[in-house]
Amino acid sequence: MFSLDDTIAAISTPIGEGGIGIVRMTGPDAASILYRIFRPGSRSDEFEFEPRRLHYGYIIDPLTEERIDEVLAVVMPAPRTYTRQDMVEVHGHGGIVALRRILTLCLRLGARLAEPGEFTARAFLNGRLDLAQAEAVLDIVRARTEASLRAAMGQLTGCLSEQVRQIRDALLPALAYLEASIDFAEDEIPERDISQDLALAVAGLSRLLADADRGIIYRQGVRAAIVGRPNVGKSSLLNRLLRTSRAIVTNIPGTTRDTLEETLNLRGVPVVLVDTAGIQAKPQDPIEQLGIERSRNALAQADLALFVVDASQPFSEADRAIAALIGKRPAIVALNKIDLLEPEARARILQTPTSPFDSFPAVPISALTGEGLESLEEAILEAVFSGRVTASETPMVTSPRHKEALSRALDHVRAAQAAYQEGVVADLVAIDLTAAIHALGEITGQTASEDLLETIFSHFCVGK
Ligand SMILES: Nc1nc2c(ncn2[C@@H]2O[C@H](COP(=O)(O)OP(=O)(O)O)[C@@H](O)[C@H]2O)c(=O)[nH]1
Ligand SMILES: [Mg+2]
Repeated sequence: MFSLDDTIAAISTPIGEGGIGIVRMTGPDAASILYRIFRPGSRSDEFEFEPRRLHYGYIIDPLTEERIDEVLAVVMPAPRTYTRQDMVEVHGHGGIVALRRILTLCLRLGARLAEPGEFTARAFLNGRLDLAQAEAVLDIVRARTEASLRAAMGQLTGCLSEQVRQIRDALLPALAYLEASIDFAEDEIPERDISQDLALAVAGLSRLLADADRGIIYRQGVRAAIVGRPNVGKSSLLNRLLRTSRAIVTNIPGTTRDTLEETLNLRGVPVVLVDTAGIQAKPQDPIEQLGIERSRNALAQADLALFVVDASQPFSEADRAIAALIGKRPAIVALNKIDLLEPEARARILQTPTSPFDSFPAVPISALTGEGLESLEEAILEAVFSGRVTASETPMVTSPRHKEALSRALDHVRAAQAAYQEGVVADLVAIDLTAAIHALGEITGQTASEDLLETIFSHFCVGK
């Protein structure tokens, strides 16, 4: 899979125009390759790279002495580096041609183009990061809200790994005892009650899992499809929630033809809002028909439906058809345009927002004036966390992979617990404990298979 003894290079900044761009190299030849293509800016004969210090100069093609770019370059000697190997960075001007030429020079002089995530994979394989920490690196790059960033940073600094290690540490002595009692006669080893160890592990695993769904939401976000009849104010609501005029709003029914996505930061939860074309039984033209098809797809892929109805009009057959389309998925009815109601009717609906569809909670709003928007946001959060009030603490578990491994570990420890209490032979209890310890090792990487590692790192970008 990943080799460690060659030198890899990549452009580590996004492709495009930027103030600066960085080419990174790591491996045994990283420094010597840099020495051959770098010329110091100041004309001094006894120039030498100082470790971890930026030097000003030029990257040149050693064959032609042509100056490729004006740069700052740094050599970081092993082992105190990201990959635990020699590491080199060349900070050039952020232009695609200059960066490519610097990279090409490195490759010509013996480096190999890095695979996606290969720098971080080396950091993992050389013990600089465990697997959960390596995954957190990607989560930091991808974080869309401060809450997602905080959760990822917690994981990078090892909070999750530490908890997992503590649980493992409770299980290892229990397993050692069981194995000893298989191999030795009863009077040869001191008696030990492992139920305490097992109970500790169950408590620790349950605690981590309790908050996992919330953590996964912070990391992945949720998709909310805004659906409803034409002209009820779906696009206006999107704009209101985003506090921009992202979608076109007109009083002509059927204005929105295509679905449109924007991410809203709802108190730390990334909510991808999907504005859709109004759904009606008899589309005016084929384009609208296609738009409606997309609306149905958006609804099918959404975690939550924001069902907009016009509260100033009687509910129609079309509204009911949309409710049927939403079916059993989580939904909130936005009773829009309450600014158009008579003061009395408005007061009534604000006092007791009766939902036209029993299964969905309703929130009276006006996308025009902004009234009721906070209650709607509140309702969205409540639906996202399915009623569980959001604790302020940052969750530890944010990845479905970790949640799955933890639940597997919990199942095995519970099985071991039951077997142990029933006095089942030690061999069988040990099998479950071994499986639990193995599952925990998949999180930190001690027992992760090559396939798993390859899958995880392939999601990284090149240069990370
Ligand atoms: N009075 C009032 N008009 C609204 C409100 N929300 C939307 N509208 C108007 O209704 C029309 C249709 O709005 P639009 O957002 O395009 O509806 P969509 O077809 O569901 O996306 C526009 O003229 C909006 O200005 C509201 O809360 N109150
Ligand atoms: Mg629209």
